[in-house]
Amino acid sequence: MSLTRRQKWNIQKIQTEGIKRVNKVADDAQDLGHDAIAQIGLVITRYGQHLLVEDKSGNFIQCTARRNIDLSVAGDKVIFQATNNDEGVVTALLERDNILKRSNKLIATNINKLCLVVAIEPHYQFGLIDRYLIIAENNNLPIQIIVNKIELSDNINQVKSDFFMYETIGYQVSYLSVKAQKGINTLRAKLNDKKHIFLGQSGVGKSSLINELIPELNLHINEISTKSKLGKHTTTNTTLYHIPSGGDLIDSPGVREFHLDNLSNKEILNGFKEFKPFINQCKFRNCAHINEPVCGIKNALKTGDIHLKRYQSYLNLIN
Ligand SMILES: Nc1nc2c(ncn2[C@@H]2O[C@H](COP(=O)(O)OP(=O)(O)OP(=O)(O)O)[C@@H](O)[C@H]2O)c(=O)[nH]1
Ligand SMILES: [Mg+2]
Ligand SMILES: [Zn+2]
Repeated sequence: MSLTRRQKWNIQKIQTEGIKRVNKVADDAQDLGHDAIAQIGLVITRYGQHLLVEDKSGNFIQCTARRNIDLSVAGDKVIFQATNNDEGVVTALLERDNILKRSNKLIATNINKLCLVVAIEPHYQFGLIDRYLIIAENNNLPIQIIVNKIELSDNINQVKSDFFMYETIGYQVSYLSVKAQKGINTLRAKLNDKKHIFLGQSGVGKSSLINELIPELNLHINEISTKSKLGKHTTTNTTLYHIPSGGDLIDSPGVREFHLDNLSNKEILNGFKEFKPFINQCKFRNCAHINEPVCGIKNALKTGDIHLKRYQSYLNLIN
């Protein structure tokens, strides 16, 4: 099975990059010695100035990167040359299909879908969910919502009606419990053969869920604080893992909160995807959708086509 996965990975590389370009990049990379062969690798994680790179046979090589190349992160495809057994130097970065940035920081690359994990404890917040959706829309990446720890809720109908709002906008929502073993298999089937990154607050159970999906992994997890119900920032590196049956999962450290300071109001508006059909009904081209007369957004609010919670969130987030 492992061989098949490697072969698949190899074939995909050849198809996506084209042998010619890869050879060219390899030729351009400075010579590291006559027997240092340039190879394609996948960045598994970055820690400080170091990168853990996986070669096409599934070996892990600790690499440093040439100073003249851009920062690489989990999901990147690179050219590296082995200097000795388990060490190497990354000499080039291959073209990316896409990138994920949060607060101007590069998180991961070459992703198919984002998975926003929220939970009953620490309790989900609409403002935070909307910020993640804005990040996804502005990075042009699809996103799905995973509600974990549902066994802790004493009012699951309320939870479902809270998230129904996101479903009507067009986001897929999964309800599950790692602890009670509910909804895991349904989610696993949806993740097959793609590269997903798990995002969300510290303590919601991202690593627990990845452990559940890849049982041999045994990632470090931590209790949440009994007093504040907040997570303890257990995961510190964004790291890629292979699902044995196909597909990759990237675990990322939870952030307590983040702001959208680097985004313009136009980009924030772009993050509310259900607002889009109504924008051209505004009288003024530069309408901020706050107090202006004849505003498509405010009108959609009255007719119920835009949810009040989302509109309030928009008002809270714009500068
Ligand atoms: N009650 C309950 N607890 C859960 C569930 N899933 C995970 N947990 C617990 O939640 C706590 C935090 O889990 P982690 O997997 O470390 O959370 P994380 O999102 O990876 O957190 P960071 O790495 O800090 O970002 C652990 O004590 C888990 O055992 C669940 O379904 N129900
Ligand atoms: Mg974690
Ligand atoms: Zn308007």
